[in-house]
Amino acid sequence: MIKVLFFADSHLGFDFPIRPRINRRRRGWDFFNNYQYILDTAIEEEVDALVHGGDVFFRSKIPAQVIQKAYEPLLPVLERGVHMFFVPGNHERSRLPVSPIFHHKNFHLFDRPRSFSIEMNGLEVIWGGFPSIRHEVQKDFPDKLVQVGYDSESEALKVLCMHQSIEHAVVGVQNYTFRRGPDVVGLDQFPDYLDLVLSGHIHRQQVLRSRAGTPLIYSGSIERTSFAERLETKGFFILNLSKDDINWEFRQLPTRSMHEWTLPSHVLDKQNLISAIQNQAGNITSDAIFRIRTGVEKQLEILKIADLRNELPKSMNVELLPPVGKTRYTWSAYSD
Ligand SMILES: [Mn+2]
Repeated sequence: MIKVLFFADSHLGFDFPIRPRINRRRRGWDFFNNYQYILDTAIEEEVDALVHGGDVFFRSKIPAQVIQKAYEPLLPVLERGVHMFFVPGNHERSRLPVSPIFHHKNFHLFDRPRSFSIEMNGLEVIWGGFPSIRHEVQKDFPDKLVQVGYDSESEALKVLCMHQSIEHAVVGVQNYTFRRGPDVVGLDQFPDYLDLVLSGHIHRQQVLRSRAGTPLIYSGSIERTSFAERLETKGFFILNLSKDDINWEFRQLPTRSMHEWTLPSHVLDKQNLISAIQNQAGNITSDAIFRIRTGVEKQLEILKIADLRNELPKSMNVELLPPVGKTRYTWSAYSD
């Protein structure tokens, strides 16, 4: 039997400015802390393999400090003999910044469609994977599998690591469900020789089944990256693999709670607005993320975010937004 730790979407560098222009509570450390917790778990529980399903980083232009903080803590885990498999995600534009750690004998990178055959505890495993395909994965998926190069006749256990949307994956507070489409892998596209699929990209943890019955596991992100994730439990998976059985358990990570509240539209003087906000803030934990939505646009002229931050606990993240329907920008918060 082999023990595997699977996580994804660590988004390191999220709200972690190197030279912040303003001094406010940042969420960046929450992501690094959960990342370290996961690596510590890998050592404590003596896992044989660790898989990162992609979106290691929050964006593709990554400050050197963030790169160092991401890669440095991997070394002690690699040195303990844990095999690591990393999938480049869409946030790093399907390419991870190069590091000397890539040359470690236990570090395996899916920098192109490829596979690594490794015997672990007497079990032969083919670890296959490919970097995130950002467009038309439905069309390309069969070719990628050919390039990964599984020997479908082999007795080895066959694992696929990727960073894609899969048909029937569910996201967001409204339970948006992915349908078949050019950018979605269909449930009938997974060949039956695969024993297990581990994927990043979808930020809600869930387990699907391919048409052939293969478990398709999303670990979800390690912290909430948007309000669409405010009801989701965050964490990672520990799996036990043998030739006859694959089982898994989800492990929860600490997360910040998120609250959204809309100002009453009739309140239009600064002092009363601030009192109403303080009143509301008293009902939520002091280290929450508090999103205040204005009821009418005029309130945006009266309230300044800097003033609000002074009136609320320093440990709280405060956002001030235009009224619903007047948002200056839209974002696709679902599968980031
Ligand atoms: Mn992501």
